[in-house]
Amino acid sequence: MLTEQYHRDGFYCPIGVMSEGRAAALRGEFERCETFFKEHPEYGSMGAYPHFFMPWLDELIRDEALLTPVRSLLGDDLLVWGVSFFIKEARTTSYVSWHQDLHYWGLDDVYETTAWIALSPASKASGCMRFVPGTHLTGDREHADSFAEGNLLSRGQALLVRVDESKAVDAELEPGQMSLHHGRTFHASNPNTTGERRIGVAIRYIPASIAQADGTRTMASLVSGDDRYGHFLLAPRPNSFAAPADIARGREAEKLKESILYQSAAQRGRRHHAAA
Ligand SMILES: O=C(O)CCC(=O)C(=O)O
Repeated sequence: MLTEQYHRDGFYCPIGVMSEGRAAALRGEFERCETFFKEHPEYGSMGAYPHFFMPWLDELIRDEALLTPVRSLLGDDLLVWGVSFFIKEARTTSYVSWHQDLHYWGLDDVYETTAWIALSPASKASGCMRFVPGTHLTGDREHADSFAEGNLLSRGQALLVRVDESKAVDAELEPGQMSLHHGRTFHASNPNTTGERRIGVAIRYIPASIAQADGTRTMASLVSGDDRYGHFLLAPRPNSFAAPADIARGREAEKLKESILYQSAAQRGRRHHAAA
């Protein structure tokens, strides 16, 4: 059911992965981390590979409730390529433009899935993700960088093709539920019109067989099975919160990845498939 629907539509949701109580506890952990980084600007950004230095997040990316459905799509040997928080404050104009994740990531194959976990309600009103079914099968499409104000994407990247929004499906999630989406599925999200923050954690899973197309070994976390390929530098697990060496590793990893994200489109992917 999950695999069939995912391969047909390019996404699947909702999947319950934890109780509401645990989601509230993780939200608490997240908000404590936010406060810590606000109060300690000398520690830098909490956005650079946060799972390298937040033990609760390192545990979440390895949680069996997440891994079991991901294994059914990508196999047993899994790496986490990246983790991002997507926060929309209450009653704000932040949004995400229509895009395909894989367009910019410089990976040499399309077998990637994002697990997006809601730590607060992700409803139509709070700006949940929206997906256009079947678009993961339409290949790698042209995008342009807009750097538009309010766009949560790093460079405001947006698809240049017309997106038929009448076909878009709202991926509404309760706290503790997740969606899975393919990196080529057209997706976007609208502003949060509610009085509560919308907090999501996006975890990017890849099979260990995938590599950066230009051969760069960026950093990743082995979360299931074995890595028989060595395409990535494997990061150690954090022992404590915000250990300076772990934060420095995250910053180093971010620098390596940025050099790839900003490469020209012409240098991307050796073996992108038209369909996944
Ligand atoms: O959180 C959002 O609204 C968008 C997230 C997204 O684009 C992604 O996880 O790929």
